[in-house]
Amino acid sequence: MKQSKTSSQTATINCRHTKAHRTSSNISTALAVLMSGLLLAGCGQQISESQKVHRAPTSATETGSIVEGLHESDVAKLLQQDSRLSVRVISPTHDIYEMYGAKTDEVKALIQKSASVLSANPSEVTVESNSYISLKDKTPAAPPAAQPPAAPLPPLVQIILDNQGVKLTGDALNFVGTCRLNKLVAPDMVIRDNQGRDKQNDGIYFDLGGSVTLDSSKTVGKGPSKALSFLWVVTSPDDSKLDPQISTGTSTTFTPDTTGLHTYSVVAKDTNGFCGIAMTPFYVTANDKFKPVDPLDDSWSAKINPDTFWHVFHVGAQASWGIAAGEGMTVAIIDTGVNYNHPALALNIKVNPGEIPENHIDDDKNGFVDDVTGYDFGNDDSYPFDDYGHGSHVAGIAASQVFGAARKAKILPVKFGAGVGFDIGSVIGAIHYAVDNGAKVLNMSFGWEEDLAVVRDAMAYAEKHNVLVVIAAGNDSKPGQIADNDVKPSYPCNYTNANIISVAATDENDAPTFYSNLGAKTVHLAAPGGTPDKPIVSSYKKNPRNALYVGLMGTSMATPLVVGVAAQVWSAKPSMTAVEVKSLLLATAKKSPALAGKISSGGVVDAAAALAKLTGTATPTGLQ
Ligand SMILES: [Ca+2]
Ligand SMILES: [Ca+2]
Ligand SMILES: [Ca+2]
Repeated sequence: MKQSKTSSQTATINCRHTKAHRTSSNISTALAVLMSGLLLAGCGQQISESQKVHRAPTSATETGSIVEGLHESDVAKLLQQDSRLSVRVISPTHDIYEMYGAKTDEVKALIQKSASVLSANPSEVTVESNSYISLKDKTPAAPPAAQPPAAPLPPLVQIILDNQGVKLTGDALNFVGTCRLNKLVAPDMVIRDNQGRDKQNDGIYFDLGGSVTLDSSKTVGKGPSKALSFLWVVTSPDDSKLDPQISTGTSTTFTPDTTGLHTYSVVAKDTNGFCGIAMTPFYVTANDKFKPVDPLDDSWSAKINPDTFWHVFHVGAQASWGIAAGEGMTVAIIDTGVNYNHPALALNIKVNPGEIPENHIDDDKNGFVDDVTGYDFGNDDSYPFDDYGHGSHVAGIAASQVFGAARKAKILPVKFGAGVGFDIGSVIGAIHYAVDNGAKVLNMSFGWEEDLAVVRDAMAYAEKHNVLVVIAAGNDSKPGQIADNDVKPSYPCNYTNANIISVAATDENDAPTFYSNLGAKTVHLAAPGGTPDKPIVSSYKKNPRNALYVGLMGTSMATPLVVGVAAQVWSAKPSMTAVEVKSLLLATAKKSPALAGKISSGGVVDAAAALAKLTGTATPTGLQ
C-alpha cells in the first residue's frame, strides 16, 4: 500500500540519526554531528519491525506514552525487557517515540529500572501520556435558531438522528422505534470487522477503494429470548454521494466513495423487543500521488471575486501582492493533511529537491523515507493527503496561488493525525519535522487544555530556530459567554515563547466572532475567521461531488490568514527575525474598538499597513 520499508532500510535510516540523540556533553554532540556519516557501522540494537506500530491513535482509548530523549537502541532494550510493549517511531531524528502496552508510570519505572543498560540518563528522558484531540468537537457551529418543540422520537431513533443525521422511516423506523430499553436484558453488543487496525489498536481505518465488513454475530442476547435480529445504518461525510446504507442481517458490507469520518450503528433486538445499540466512527484515508501543475497567468490575482474571498481583501493582502506575495517563504500546515492536487494549491506545494520519490530510500537522510511533499505523521507515510478537508482549507487561506494571502509562498504539508482528530505525539513530531525542513512559519489551527512538557520542548525548538508559530486561540466562546485564555489557558497558544502569535477570529466589522476565545494578555492578534452568514471560503479535500471550495468558520481560519500575511510581509525583508515579524504585525494591526482590552494588540492583522511601515521611510518600532 503506502509503506514498504524493509527492516534493513529502517535500520539504516535510524542509525544515520544517532547524531541527534541527546547527550550531556556539548563536545561529544559536536563530534557526533561531525562524525554522523561514520556512525553507521557502530550503531546499536534496533527495534524489530514486529514491535513497531505505523499508525497514530484514532481515539483516546488507543493512546500510549510519549517517550522523548531515548535512543533507538535504548528503546529496543526496553522492548526486550517487557514483551507487552510495542512502539511507534514518531521522530527518528529527535528520539521521539510512543510506547504502547504499559501505563505511563510503568514506562517511567521501566526506564529507571533499566538505567544501567541505557545510554541515556533517565533524568533527561521525558515520559508523558499521549492524548487524542477530536477536531469535530472543536469546530464552531452556528447558534441554534429557536424552533417549536418537536414531538419526541423513540430514544434509539433520536440517537441515530443526532449522531448520524438519519431520520429513519418505514421498516427501519418500525424496527428501531419499537425497541424496549432495559440495561439488564439489553443484548451485549460485539462487533467484529475485517479491517482492524494494526497491532493492539482497535479502530477501523482503511484506504479508499477498500470496503469493510461488519459482523455482529457474536452479540449475545441477555433477555428471556436470546434470538436476535439486527438493523445497520452506515453514514458518510457530507461530500459523499452515497445515501445512508440501511440493512438487516448479522453482517453488512460497506464500500465508501470518499475519505474521512464515517459512522456505523447497529441495533440488536431480541424477540421480546429488548434492544442494544453500538455506534462507532470509522475512518477512510487515501494516499494520492502528487501531480505538479503549471502556474496560472499572473493576471488572475486581479480577478478573484472580492465577495467570495473577502477575507484576503479585508486584511490588505490582495492590495499588497504587487509589493510582496510570500516569494521564497515556506509555511508548514500542521493539520489533517493537504489536498496537494487541488488546482488552487498544487503549484504552491513545497517539493523536497533532495528526495527521490517512491524508491523506499531516505535520499536526503532527514530521517523520513520518500518525503517529497511533506510527511504524514498519522499514518507514518510520505503522502500527507487530506482525509478530512480542514488542512486543505487552512492551506488555501495561507498560500493558495489564486487567493492565498501569501500567494507565492510554498506550503509544506505535515499531517498530524488520523481522521477527524490528532494526537500530541504526532503534533510534536510534525513541529520538529517542519522546523528541520525549511518552514519559516508554522500554522497550528488546533489546541487543547493541558500544559505538556513534550510540547513545550517542541515550541522551544521552533523558537531557537527562528521560526514564527501562529496558533489558533480556540473556539470555546458561546454567545454571551467569552472563553478567556487569560483565565483558563489553552495550549499551545498560551505558551509565552516570543515567536508565538495567538490568533482570535473577527467578523467583517472587526468585532470578535461569537465563538472566538479572547485574552487581553495571552491572545495577540485578530483576523477574519468567518461567521455563519459570511464564512471564509477556501480549498477543500478531494471528494466525489467535486466541491472545490467550501465556506468554514473558526479561529482555525483566522490563523492561516495571519500565517499568510506574515509570510507575505517577511518575504519583503527576509533578514527580519521571527520576533521582529511578530512585533511588526502587532504594531501595525488595524485597531478596532470592539477588540480594545480583549486582545493585546487590540487590532486585526493588516498586510498593507505592515508593508507600508516596512518599506516606507519610517523605521518600524523594534526593527533595524
Ligand atoms: Ca527524506
Ligand atoms: Ca526516496
Ligand atoms: Ca497518508
